[in-house]
Amino acid sequence: MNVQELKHPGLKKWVEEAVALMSPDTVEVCDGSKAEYDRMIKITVDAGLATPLNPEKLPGSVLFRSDPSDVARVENRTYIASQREEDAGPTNNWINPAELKKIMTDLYKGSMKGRTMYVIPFSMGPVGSDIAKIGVEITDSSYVVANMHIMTRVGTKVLDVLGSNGAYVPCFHSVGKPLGPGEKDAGLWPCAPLDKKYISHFPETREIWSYGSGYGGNALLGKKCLALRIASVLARDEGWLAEHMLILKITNPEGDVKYITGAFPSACGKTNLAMLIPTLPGWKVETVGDDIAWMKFGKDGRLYAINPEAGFFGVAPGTNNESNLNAMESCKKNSIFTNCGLTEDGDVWWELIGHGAPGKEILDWKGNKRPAPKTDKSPKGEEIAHPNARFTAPARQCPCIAKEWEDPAGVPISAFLFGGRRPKTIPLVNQARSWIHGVFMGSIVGSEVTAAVISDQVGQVRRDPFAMLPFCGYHMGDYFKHWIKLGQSHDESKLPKIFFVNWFRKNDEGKFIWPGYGENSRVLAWIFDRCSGKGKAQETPIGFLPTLDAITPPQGVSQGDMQELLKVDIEGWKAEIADVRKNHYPKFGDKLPKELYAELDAIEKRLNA
Ligand code: O2Y
Ligand code: MN
Repeated sequence: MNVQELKHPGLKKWVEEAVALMSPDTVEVCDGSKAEYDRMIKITVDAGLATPLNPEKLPGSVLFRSDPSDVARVENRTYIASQREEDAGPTNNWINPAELKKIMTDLYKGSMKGRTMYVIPFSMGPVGSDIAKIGVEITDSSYVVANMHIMTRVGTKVLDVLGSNGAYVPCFHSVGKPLGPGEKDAGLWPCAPLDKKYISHFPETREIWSYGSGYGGNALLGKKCLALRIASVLARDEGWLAEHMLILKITNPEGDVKYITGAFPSACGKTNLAMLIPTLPGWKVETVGDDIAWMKFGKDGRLYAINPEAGFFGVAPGTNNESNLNAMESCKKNSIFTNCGLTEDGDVWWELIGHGAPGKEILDWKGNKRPAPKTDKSPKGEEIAHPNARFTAPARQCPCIAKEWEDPAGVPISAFLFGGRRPKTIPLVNQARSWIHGVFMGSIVGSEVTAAVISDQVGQVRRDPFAMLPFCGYHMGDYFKHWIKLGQSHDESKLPKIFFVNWFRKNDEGKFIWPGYGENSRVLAWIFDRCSGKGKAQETPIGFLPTLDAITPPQGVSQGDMQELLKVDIEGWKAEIADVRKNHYPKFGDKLPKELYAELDAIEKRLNA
């Protein structure tokens, strides 16, 4: 379709203005067809940006290598440009919106010369669902178009729902690398230098402007930019929740079903939990989503969640048949790999894939020839795959995708989980005493920094409230208030119960006490039972903990270990509370709701009783 055929006058005008500003050679409106996807892949292969993989191993799949300066989300170049700085809050980068638009307009001038401008109409959520939202991304990257085909619902069907006056979130994206006459990418991933990259959000006007990066969350604007940063603002204004949460379906041996969402900071195994294979006989876990949940109240007073995405943008290193068989199966075909190793037989390879690489040599993520590794480990800094290497895979290919994953009405949520990587103090599982206590738990989520993230902070706890710190499009103090208000304005008995889980407790020798992965089903089963008014628990100063006989320990976990996992570490908790009071809550100034200080005081009082 060409721009003249667009039936939405506002959209047509916006695209025409973008064309005038960015000066592409040609413009295409994406139809979302398989032929279009195949053409995008061919364009990237012809430009030397993608390598087709062995069709006998990974049919319909390709590998990309990005520029070494463009390998992950760039938080220090991500902006919330609200009119008032205090509305962005202390945890977001802020620039005055007019100033930022001036800087970026100058960058966008002629930025698409020599390239095609693609106009991608996309739906976050099943097309036409009451909970879904429409976005339109303008981009000059065929890599982005192909990824958006997998991660969202793209094309003419979205324009049909939009009609001639529907609402959409306009999203600009340019890699920031115009081409001169006759110039080609010639195998070089196009992007701009770091100090020219901008990932900008304008919350009042619901706009996204991204420049200079072609990678992941910086460029696939439906994901973190729309579905979290802009949607969190919409959710606050419209009375719903846009959360950084997985959604799973769990069925007990009697065939009863519940749906649970969970928020975890990165590197806590969120995708693994969403696709868990239970070790507990008779239980079944299926996936609705692995990263984002949009939740609205139904007429019955319950919260209903949809997964706004249509694919997984999963971290490859560490994913293997043991840690996540379902993810491995999901990316066996029709997938896009970015920054993985390439074996001699045309397969992808990454650290902790579960085996060495065949043959004599392998190409690393920078395209350098290296000796084929005999094991699946590499020294830090010498990895074959980049630590943030990714697979983009259609969710429908996941063997454990729940049949209702695309239900436009969403699924009713029984429990929220919060968690982090906490080697000490935080028990295996702890149920909040009330909604406000649960909000308190969410507000203090923290995770131990692992070597993969920031090496000079290894071992320290980094607080990441609700796992939303990089993704909340407004002041986090107001975000806490929004959660509290939802609880106060709805029947608490119908709201999800709230739990804090910790799969990462270590003993004094630094060894994990709990095996995690499929064994986490034992904890999910207790949570399931608690949501049915069953499941044995004891009231403690920090919440409801399972009694010692409530969770059958997995093999290798002794009764002593279970005691350690389920005890209240009074001194540890006093230190936790003191840290929250001294270092965490003051960050939010007078926007920190008084109800959360009251919870802090109440827990402290119970710990001292
Ligand atoms: O580095 C990126 O661009 C990807 S970040 C990401 C991707 C999938 C799911 N979650 C995340 C995240 O950072 O939370
Ligand atoms: Mn995420």
